[in-house]
Amino acid sequence: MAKSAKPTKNRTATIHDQKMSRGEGGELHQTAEDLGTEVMTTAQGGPISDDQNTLKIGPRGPALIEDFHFREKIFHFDHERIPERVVHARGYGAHGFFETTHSLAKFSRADLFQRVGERTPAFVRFSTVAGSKGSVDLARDVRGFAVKIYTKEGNWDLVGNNIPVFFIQDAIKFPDLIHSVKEEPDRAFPQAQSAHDNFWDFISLTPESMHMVMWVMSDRAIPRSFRFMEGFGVHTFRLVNADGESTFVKFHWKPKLGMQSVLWNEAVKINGADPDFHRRDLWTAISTGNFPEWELRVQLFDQEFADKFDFDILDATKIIPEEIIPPVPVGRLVLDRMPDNFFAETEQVAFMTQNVPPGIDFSNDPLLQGRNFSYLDTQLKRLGSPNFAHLPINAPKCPFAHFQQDGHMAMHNPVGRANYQPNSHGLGPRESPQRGFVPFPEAEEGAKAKFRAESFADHYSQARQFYLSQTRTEQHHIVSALTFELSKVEISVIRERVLSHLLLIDETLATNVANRLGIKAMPKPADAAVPTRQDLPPSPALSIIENGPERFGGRKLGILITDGTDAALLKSLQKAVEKAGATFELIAPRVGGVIASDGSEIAAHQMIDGGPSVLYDAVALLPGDDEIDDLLQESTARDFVADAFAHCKFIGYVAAARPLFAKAGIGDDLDEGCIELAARKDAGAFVDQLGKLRVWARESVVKMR
Ligand code: HDE
Repeated sequence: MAKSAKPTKNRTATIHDQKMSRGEGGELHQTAEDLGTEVMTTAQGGPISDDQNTLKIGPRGPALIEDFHFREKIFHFDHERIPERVVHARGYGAHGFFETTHSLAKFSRADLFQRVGERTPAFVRFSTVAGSKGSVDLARDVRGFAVKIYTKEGNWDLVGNNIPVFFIQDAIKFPDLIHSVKEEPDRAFPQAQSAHDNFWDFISLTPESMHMVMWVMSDRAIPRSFRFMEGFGVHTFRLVNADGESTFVKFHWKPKLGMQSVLWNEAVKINGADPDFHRRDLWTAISTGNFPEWELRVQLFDQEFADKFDFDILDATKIIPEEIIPPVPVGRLVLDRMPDNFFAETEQVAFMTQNVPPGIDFSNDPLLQGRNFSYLDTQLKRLGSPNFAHLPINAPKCPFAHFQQDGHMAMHNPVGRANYQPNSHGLGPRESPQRGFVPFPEAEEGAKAKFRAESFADHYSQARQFYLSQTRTEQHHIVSALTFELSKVEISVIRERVLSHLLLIDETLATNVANRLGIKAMPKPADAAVPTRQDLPPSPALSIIENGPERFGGRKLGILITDGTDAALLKSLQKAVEKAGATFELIAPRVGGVIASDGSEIAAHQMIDGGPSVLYDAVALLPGDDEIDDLLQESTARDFVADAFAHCKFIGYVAAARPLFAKAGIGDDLDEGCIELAARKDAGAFVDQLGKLRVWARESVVKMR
């Protein structure tokens, strides 16, 4: 006999359960109208009577192809996926606005830069580069920082990264670079990792990548959050003013909360504990009203500067140090709204470097020129129709009019008889030489050939400058990163080739990496087209630590509590954290919570297994006096403390927590970052310390690799 699901008695029935009863031939207990919901329909608008069972002959009989509702539903499901982005597949976006704070009218006619205080809607998508859509957030990788600003004269897409230089100088090498970093083609791994032979093989055969390699091996490649990253337009662009005069420009986004990164050992553990760490961070910040903000600053310079600068301003493997041309503020970018639907907005948003409004123009950077082709082309593959600009996320928010028509999914076709111009019907839009985009009329001449400019030949000087601009702690991290990555390389000649380049950057760097890899014989330095310059002064702006925020605002404290936790101390700690503009989470042995010292019930946000200390910027250990023995039995509680210490975090603690340090093997090592909270008043002083973010001096004690 037919077996169909029976509604379970004596429990609150879901809509699903109620409709399941239909399979028995009975009436629906409640209709959509009873429930006050909308009636479900097919995509054609036909009301649906039963969404739980296919049309069959008899209860146990074959299904009928006549079931148009079933066929439409499954057909649509089968086609839900679109190709993921060939690079930057994993990303997360948010809406916001750009507000002009300083007029750029003197340099650019771009409408959005004219009026101080004016806000222009924006959408931003952050991403990793190498991993697939479902990969982890804390991969060691460049982060995309793509901004779409819906200006009154068309969309401006500044499709940047969180690192101001790039691996290659000419776009024709991009497919090779990306093939080398993605999964190896025979085995289809590793996922979202540069630590493998193919990547380092390509890099070691591509010396122009050396400056970028220093950045990617630095802490910049493992940011704590999208909110704490800088962004860069990377290329030199042009601004063009109302008189047609051009000024070169480099764009910088500076995070209001300051920069911050995590340690590699922390990143590895975060990826396990919360692969969505960066997404969750942005989602939580925006949905709780803590809107992240960046300042747009520009480095402006003219042809005269370009001619005398040490490097070619068209070479995307070079920066102009901020000490030489200080970036000046133009506006602010605030992200204040999450998309309603990830697919419709974040997945379907199409960024294109060639989207520039009148007043912003390109330079001849060969990487930028290549990108201007690629971004349009890739959208057709990904979004499947030349009408992708009809999607709301991609459509301009200013009036638009043209004679493009038809194609898949056309939603705005020309209205009326004329779909061409000029026409004698007097219909349709016409071009405007006054308002329209006019390319800067740079005079060009030269032989046609596959060139690489000689002015692009120095691959090591700025790599050295970057390395020497880092604090000792950050230099140590670069050595550790290179050691880790090269330890995963199986072919020894590749490792040695990388060392031969490092020797040209800094000998101590190369020696340290070689020693840590256990390579006895140092290879000969690579052949360089030009010698590495030793005279470039360090640029303090390149260090994250040197430019620390000195504030805990925007960060998160993890507070470990148990039954008997001092309720008054907990309260004052929470107040101090909130006053600092930061947030906290309570971690307890059971997520149901604890009974505090005053008998109050306090719910926890995480149980210890789900809230390891890697998820927090600092921790406080507030166990009750009688609970510590139980806590000592928990290996996760021990890891909580051991990791917080090893990752150089500030640790506040009450006397009862002391045995936890001993259990974590650090009883004798407590330093100035381990702060006893003996009384309520200590909470404020503890939180004041947290602005320093980490106790870097501890690294020499812990010897984290
Ligand atoms: Fe991209 N890049 N790229 N890229 N890129 C793409 O466009 C490309 C480069 C960047 O969140 C693709 O829509 C070439 C530099 C970001 O949707 C594709 C070259 C910089 C994003 C493409 C580069 C970037 C992309 C893939 C070498 C920093 C994500 C999907 C010349 C300035 C945008 C897509 C988003 C995405 C091509 C190099 C940033 C294939 C050919 C340099 C942030 O068109």
